Amino acid sequence: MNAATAVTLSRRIEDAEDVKRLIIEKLKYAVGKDPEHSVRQDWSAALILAVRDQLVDHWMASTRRAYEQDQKRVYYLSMEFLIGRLLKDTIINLGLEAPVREALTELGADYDEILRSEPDAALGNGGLGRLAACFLDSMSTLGIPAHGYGIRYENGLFRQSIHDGWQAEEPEDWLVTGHNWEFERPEVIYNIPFGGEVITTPEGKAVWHPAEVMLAAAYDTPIAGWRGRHVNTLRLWAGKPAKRVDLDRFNRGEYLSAMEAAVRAETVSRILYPDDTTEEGKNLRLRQEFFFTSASLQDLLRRYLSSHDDISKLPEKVAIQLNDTHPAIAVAELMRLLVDTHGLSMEVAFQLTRETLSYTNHTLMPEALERWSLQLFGSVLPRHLDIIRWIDEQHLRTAAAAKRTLDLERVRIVDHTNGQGVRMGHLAFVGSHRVNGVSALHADLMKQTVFQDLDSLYPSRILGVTNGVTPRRWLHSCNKPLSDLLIETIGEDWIGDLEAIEAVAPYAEDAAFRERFRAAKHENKCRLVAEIQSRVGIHVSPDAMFDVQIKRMHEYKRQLLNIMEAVAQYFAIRNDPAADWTPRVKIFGGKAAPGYEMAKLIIKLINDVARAVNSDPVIGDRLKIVFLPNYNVSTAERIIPAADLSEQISTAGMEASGTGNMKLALNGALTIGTLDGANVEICDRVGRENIHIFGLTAEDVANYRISGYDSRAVIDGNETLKTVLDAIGSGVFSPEDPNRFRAIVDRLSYDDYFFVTADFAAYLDEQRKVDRAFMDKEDWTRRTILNTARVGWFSADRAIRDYAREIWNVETPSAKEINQGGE
Ligand code: GPK
Repeated sequence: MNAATAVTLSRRIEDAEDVKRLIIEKLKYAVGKDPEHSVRQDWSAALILAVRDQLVDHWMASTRRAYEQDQKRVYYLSMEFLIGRLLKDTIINLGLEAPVREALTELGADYDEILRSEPDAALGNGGLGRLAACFLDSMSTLGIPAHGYGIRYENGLFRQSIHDGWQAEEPEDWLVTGHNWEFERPEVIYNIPFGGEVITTPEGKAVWHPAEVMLAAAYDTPIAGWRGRHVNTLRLWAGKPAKRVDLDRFNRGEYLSAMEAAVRAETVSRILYPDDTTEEGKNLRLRQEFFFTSASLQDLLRRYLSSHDDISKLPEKVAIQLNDTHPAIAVAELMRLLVDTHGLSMEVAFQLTRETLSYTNHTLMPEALERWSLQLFGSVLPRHLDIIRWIDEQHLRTAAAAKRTLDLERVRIVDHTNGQGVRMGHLAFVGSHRVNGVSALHADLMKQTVFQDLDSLYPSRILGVTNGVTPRRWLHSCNKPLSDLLIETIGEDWIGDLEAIEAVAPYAEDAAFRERFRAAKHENKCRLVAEIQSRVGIHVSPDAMFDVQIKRMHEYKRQLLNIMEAVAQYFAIRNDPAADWTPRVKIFGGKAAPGYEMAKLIIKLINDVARAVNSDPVIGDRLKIVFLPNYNVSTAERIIPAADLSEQISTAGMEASGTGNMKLALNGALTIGTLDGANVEICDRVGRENIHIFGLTAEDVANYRISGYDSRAVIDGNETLKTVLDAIGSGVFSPEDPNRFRAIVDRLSYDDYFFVTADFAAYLDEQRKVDRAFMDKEDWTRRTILNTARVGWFSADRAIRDYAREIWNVETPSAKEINQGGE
């Protein structure tokens, strides 16, 4: 054994003594404090650094293996990675929880408090960003050599606070206390050009003369999977100026303008756009997209060429997944690099590009499909506009040759009609060999709606890969009471192979097991009761049904339908307080995009209704309404284990998949939901009798959109609905401003685009069935156990295997091999 290896081994943690030694060492030599004078932040930094050390050997071994075996690599390009906290999950993945807890206790520090002090890495908005984070966990777990590529936003998703019922936004600054997981890579730096013009040389070669060049600098975070054997990299790019200060200007005393270029460059990675579905801040957003896509492609090409000579073999060794259209510029950028830098012909470059790239679509909502004006696009990325026009010509030839009669204007990437612009969804589609939706229904609807023409031109390019969630974070780590019970009952295979959780199904018939399953839920509920009390000062009973809707605030997700049901229930209880009511706590959590007025008004409505209901002595514990501010990954980890009922009530056809639906079912909540997104597949798996489905189907909705829907008539025909809307519209919940919610009622009365009124009656009926079902404790528990047992298929590991097999052409080990382990 040589000296270097000996040093490495001494850092390995075997027991609490090792942990203590390492933490003290980190406190002293990395943080620069002695234990007597260390504050919580110091302990936290020391612990993270000590745990991070545990990853490094495996990380390097993973990298070495990929090179030595010349493995195909997967690159997941995503504008968002909604990671949350890393410490607890990493410790659990490495199996170090017991020694770490013991060591910290002996050192006089509080382990749980240290875990809570880690800021959430909120580099994402919602489902799309969280999916990317779950996929990183699964790719590491499955040992796929993969990189996540994204942006190192200085400010992640805004922090939400509630003032007098209204949402207020404050900047989020997760980096202020230092991000101890990451390794800065000052040597990994790329030029990112913008603007200028393209000049064609006499030989006919296009040469781009950019007006401005900035730099992308790499920061790496190691990502360990289950048991920590394989460690991948999340590489995030930060914007840097080519020159920090303009010395001439500085010396002339022009201090601010001397920094101008630096500020411009750093702005590109300053802030995450807080919008879930529509693009805004157009110029900066386009720059952000190009910035991280270009840096990532340059980086992966460099890596490929460091061990391969033949660029034409790229698709055999590289698969690039585009997470939504945000990195769709990759189609043109990869072509640019292959042609302008590596000298390939356009034809060859296009073929390689298409074989390498694939694209995941996450929504059918037309306003979310990115489109850039020609003017903006041409001014920021002139060379790319030329390349896109070339691709469009090829594509039009394919279209013209197709037997079907097609409206050619509709399939073009560059829209020449009045809208004029570059359609990024079309670009991603045409430049990819596979295009996937995120649930079976969503993939079907892609073929029937937004991508109908493209599907007919390129049949079999579209496929569905239903989303999944990581069982490590979303059960094993966030729900210890249930995880412990499962491990004791069926062993721990399910953690690395979630479908093995099916083994718990027979225990649904075992009364003693049901008792313990309920006790686990009760424990989680008590923890949430305390949090609700301390954060919003509302006392709720853990014996009531916890009815949970947690997700971004959006009209199509229909939080409005939920709060309208609460109003109906409130009136019903007041009319007959002595009846046999099923006590409920309605829990809401979610952020509204700052510019989305209607969503913000719905938050206010929820809070105004909550104020009336919670303070009404007649109501008591029969109904309570809670809006928990600043919903994020960490809050989700505490709410989900405590939920009894999961609200998945989007207008059918509008929620591409949903992933909260999976997490909640896995943690033993029953779903009340529409036949939308992955709810359809959840229903198939848990069984129709173990889920509460109601309302219009996607087909019904599509038919109404054609034939017309008269919400006025529906309102007039439903006394309850009328009463609820009259109350909301006339200021019963906002006496200080009676017209506050007029806009909501008007919308529902004249233009109920999301079919809230259409589904109202069916929703209320189903809720009353849920009430009765909840009162039968044994049967309810039986059904919740069957939910947990039967949703194993919705593991992100399964989703990643599907991608690996159907899109990336990468091999994955069997579940058995994962559980048996070995290097
Ligand atoms: C879809 F288009 C988008 C978007 O901009 N952000 C986002 O979070 C979500 N999504 C879908 O709305 C969910 O149905 C889906 O489960 C999730 O992406 C992951 O695919």
